[in-house]
Amino acid sequence: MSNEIRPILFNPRSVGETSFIEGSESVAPIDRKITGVVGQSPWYNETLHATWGQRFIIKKTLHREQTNRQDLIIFTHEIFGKVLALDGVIQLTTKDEHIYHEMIAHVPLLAHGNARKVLIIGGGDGGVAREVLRHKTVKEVILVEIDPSVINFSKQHLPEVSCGAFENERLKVVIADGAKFVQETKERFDVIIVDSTDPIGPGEVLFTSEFYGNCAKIFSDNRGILVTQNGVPILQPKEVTDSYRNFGPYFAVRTFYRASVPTYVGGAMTLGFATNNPHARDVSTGELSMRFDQIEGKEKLGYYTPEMHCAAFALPPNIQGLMKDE
Ligand code: SPD
Repeated sequence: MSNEIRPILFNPRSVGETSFIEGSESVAPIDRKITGVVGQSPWYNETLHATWGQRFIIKKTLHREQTNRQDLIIFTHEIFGKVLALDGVIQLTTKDEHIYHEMIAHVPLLAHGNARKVLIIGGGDGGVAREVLRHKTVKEVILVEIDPSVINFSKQHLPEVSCGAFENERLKVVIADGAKFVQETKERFDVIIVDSTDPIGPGEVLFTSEFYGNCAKIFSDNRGILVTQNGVPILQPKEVTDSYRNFGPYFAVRTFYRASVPTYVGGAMTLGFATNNPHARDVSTGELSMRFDQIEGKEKLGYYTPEMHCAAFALPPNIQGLMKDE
């Protein structure tokens, strides 16, 4: 038996992306996301980028399933704890999810200062909801998730991520297409958080001009703030340029801020920040600190501070260069 790393034959009923061993007479599909040497722990290979990526030795697979929408896997890893991946792309690990969830939630909420009603698009693992619910100003949160399996399996296998958010009476879960929801809802929101997957397949619509236009229409007033996840700009520069351009017709302020999440590999990631409130981007550290003092469990946070908030908006020229209309 050679020690060569190769795809492992797997059960076609749990198919994510399949292909066949070249030159083989076998018709058994192979799974490029999970490879390894027979008799040793398998690797999980992220397939987000065509020619480069990260991989994890799987300690134990907690759940894997082809849901109605995507290939979902939750496994454990020695360093990163529990790992959730959808269609070959890492969505979170319990080691570093707090960085992303704290920054995508507290930056817009504390920049707003009095958000009462919050919309989360995606976020079926409950991590964004957990952070949003720390804010006492927030009376109602609507979380719109397209795939109920993400919620169900996260509740079962990742309870430390949602930390009871799904049982909180201020949170309402709607199973629906987020783009359709913002187009049709009569509800109004102070902050909209788009916790999307990458713009591949179902996530693509959440980066369009039409979607951002519909978000702008459902703000309670002109102080509303929209935040989005825009990937790692060194590897996904188009996500920044497309969102910048598509925010254009609807928002007077359109910028990005940064957070370093180790398992969103390739450098710091960018989060989009769009609003018609000219002051929201520049709230002072002193004012943010007063607002921050009011949130529940602030001593438990591992990344967000008012200082990190202000610093995150400092953009290097290589990101500023991506913020262009043509
Ligand atoms: N490249 C992966 C970006 C994933 C962003 N969404 C993560 C969901 C965590 N709640």
